[in-house]
Amino acid sequence: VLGAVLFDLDGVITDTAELHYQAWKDLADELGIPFDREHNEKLKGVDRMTSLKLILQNGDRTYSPEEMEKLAHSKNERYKELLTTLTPEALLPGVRKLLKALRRDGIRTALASASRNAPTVLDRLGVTDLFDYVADAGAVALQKPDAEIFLNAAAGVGVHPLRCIGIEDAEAGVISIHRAGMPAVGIGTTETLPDADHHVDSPADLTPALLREWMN
Ligand code: B16
Ligand code: MG
Repeated sequence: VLGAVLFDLDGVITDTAELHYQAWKDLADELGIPFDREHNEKLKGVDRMTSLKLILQNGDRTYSPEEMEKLAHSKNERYKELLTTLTPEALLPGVRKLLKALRRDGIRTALASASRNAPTVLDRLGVTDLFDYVADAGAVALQKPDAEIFLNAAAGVGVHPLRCIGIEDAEAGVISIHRAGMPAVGIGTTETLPDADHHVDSPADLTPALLREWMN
C-alpha cells in the first residue's frame, strides 16, 4: 500500500539545474576554468562541495579547504540571487496537480533534495504547503547515492520506507532510492536512468493510481 511519495527537487519539481549552471559558470569564468553545460550534467544531484571539486579538477592549481569554502559560498550567493527570478511558472508541468491529487488521496508527500536551498525554492514556486515534510539536506551526512536522504524523508512523514516510492531524474538519486528499499520512478529514459523501475517523460504523466500500481 502506497503511504508516501518522495520527490527529488531539481529535474522533478523544477529545473534549477540551469540556475546552478549560471552560478557555477560565473565562478569558473572568474577562475579561468573551462566549464560548459555538458559538464554541468555531471553535477546533477551532487552536493555543493562535491560539485565544486569536480569543477576545480579542470583547473591547473589546487585550493586550500578555506579557499574552497569561500568559493562554494560565493557560488551560493550568486545562486540565491538567481533564485529571486523563480516564479510558480517554473514548476514542471503537472507537478501541482499531482501533489494535490496525492493529498486528496491521503498519500503523504516529502522532498528529498540534496539542495540546502530547497525550502527557498519551494517558497518561490508556491508549493511549500503541498509538502508534508522537507528533508534537511544540511543535516544529511551521506549524500546521494547513499540512502540517507530518502530514509530521512520517509521518517519525516512517518511512513515505513517499504510503503514509499521515490521520484528522481539523476542516476545517483535512483540508486539512493533503491538503497532505501523503495521502487524508483525515473523522469527520463532507460538510457539516462538504466536502474529506474519505471520511466516517464514528465511528472505530468504521473497519477496517484499509477504510483499505487507501481508499489505492488
Ligand atoms: P545547493 P536535487 C541538487 O538538487 C542539484 O541537482 C545539484 O546540482 C546541487 O549542487 C545540489 O542540489 C546542492 O544544491 O548548493 O543548493 O545546496 O536534484 O538533489 O534536488
Ligand atoms: Mg535531480
